[in-house]
Amino acid sequence: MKTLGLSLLLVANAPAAIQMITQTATINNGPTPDASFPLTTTIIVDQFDPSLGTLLSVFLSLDTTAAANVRADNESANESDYIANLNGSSVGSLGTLSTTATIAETTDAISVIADNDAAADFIGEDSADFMVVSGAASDSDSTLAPGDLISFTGIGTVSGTVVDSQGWSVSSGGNALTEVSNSQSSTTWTVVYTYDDGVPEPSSALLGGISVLLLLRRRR
Ligand SMILES: [Ca+2]
Ligand SMILES: [Ca+2]
Repeated sequence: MKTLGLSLLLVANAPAAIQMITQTATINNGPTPDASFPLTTTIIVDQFDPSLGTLLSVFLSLDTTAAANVRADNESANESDYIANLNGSSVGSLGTLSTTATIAETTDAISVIADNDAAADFIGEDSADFMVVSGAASDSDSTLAPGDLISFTGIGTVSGTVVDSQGWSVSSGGNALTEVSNSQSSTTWTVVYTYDDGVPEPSSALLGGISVLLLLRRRR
């Protein structure tokens, strides 16, 4: 019992002031022709300044949205239900961290009659206008590995990339010619350093001491 109590007291009195530093920015791509994707953006973050304390973890997250105007026109002799599909992703890479936010969106079906104009003009009853099709996704990665933390510690910077991709299609039972315009994406990346500033927090040390006393009393 004495050994247990001693170790708990040591933990309670250890430096325990956990702090965080957040770096964040938003990347806006487009509106642009769909073919412009994938689009790569370089991101640069400051390293963790070791004079502040000891780096404990690095966290990278992505919050991404994608959108475009989608229309389709029937060029077949079959009437059909048309459905627009968006498959997008944002891939973040920073040092050893890697995260992929994947967007998968499917619209409601629009009924389209057989081709009645021998033209892919995206108007008329043989066409479907999905207006703005959009989706969103988030993902994150983090590391506690000492080797990783070393690469994020210093007074310089760490650079990485965010790659935003988009794929659009229209599912149908006919020959749907598809028009995608005004493709755009918006991705917010966030990097959080969690660190110990080496300053003991009196309140937590006190609480720890009290809990140990209660624990010892209960065990008697
Ligand atoms: Ca047509
Ligand atoms: Ca038409």
